[in-house]
Parts: sequence; structure tokens; C-alpha cells
Amino acid sequence: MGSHLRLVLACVAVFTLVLASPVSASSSVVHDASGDSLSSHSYTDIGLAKVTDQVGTETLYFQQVLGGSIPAAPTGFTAYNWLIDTDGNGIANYVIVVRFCRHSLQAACVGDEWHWESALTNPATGQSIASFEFTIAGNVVKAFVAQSAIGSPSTFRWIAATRTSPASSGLPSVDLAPDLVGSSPVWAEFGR
Ligand SMILES: [Ca+2]
Ligand SMILES: [Ca+2]
Repeated sequence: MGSHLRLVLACVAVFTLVLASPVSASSSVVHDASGDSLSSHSYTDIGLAKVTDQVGTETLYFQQVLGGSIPAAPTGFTAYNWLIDTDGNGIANYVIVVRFCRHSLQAACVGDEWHWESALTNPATGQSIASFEFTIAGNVVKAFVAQSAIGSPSTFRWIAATRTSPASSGLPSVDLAPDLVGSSPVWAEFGR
């Protein structure tokens, strides 16, 4: 028992050291309610959303953990978004988008067949500025975006969102993290 307790204490000490280390990546995490998506598809229900600075790579790592596995081919338009406000005025300057789409449904979507793609989008125009690496595995979506692609801000505010229709439809996101308070958006803060 004594040695077991010492091992536990040693592990706690190591864990504390890791947390305190100055080279730890800074991250910003939002936990979201289960079952609050407007869509019945559990893969649109955000449980956790996160932004992490990948130290040494000049890359920001965006993540959403959903309430169910994401199909290779969902039943229709599906998008995982991170709205980014780099100047603090409450309006997104960029939207990081991983979406299942086709051109006939969404003009900015490149390709006539249904497919997954990434798009760093200018929300004012809806146009794609750049693409980026992304992965979809199980119930997790990850996007890897160069800091320079959004102007290398040292701080910014963000909101994660899921959609089952393009923004041009005028329909709202089906889940947000953080959620609205009343009808007002709540922005999470990221700093590195
Ligand atoms: Ca949710
Ligand atoms: Ca929510």
C-alpha cells in the first residue's frame, strides 16, 4: 500500500510538472451540453470544442468532439465551423470550415459530387480564402490552420458551430459552443 501511494504521489508530481511547463501548448476549451443540437443527428451535437496552439509549428489546431460518429457520407450538407474574431468587435473575421457539400448546393464548394472539404472562409463574402489539413475520425473533427492564414493574432475570440445547411440558406447553426445567452453570442477567448 505504501509503495502504491508513493507511486501515485510521484505521478501527481510529474503531471503537475507537465502542466506547469512553459513549453505546454496554450489551449482554450469549451464544454457544451449534450442533446442541444437543433438537428436529430448526434454527429451535429457538440460536446467539446477546443483551440490549441501547436508550439513550434506556427499552426493552430481546432477540434470538435461530437455526440456521435460522423458518417463518411452524411445524409446532406454538414459543416463544422469555428468562427474567429481577431479584432474583438463581435463580428467574425474568418470562419474555419470543414464541410460535406457539393457545388450545386453551395457556390463556394469546389466539386459537383458530394465530398468533404476544408475552407478558410471570409464570412463577409462567403468566399474561400484557403484550404487546410483536416481529419474526421469517429466523433472527432480536427482542423490544422496556419497562424499566418488568419493574420497571426496573439489573441482572438472564437465560437464553434455545426450546420446542416449552408449559411447562404439563412438557416441558423444547429449547435453552438459556447451557446447564446438570450440571443447574444458568447465568445471563448484564446491567447498564446
Ligand atoms: Ca451540444
Ligand atoms: Ca450548444
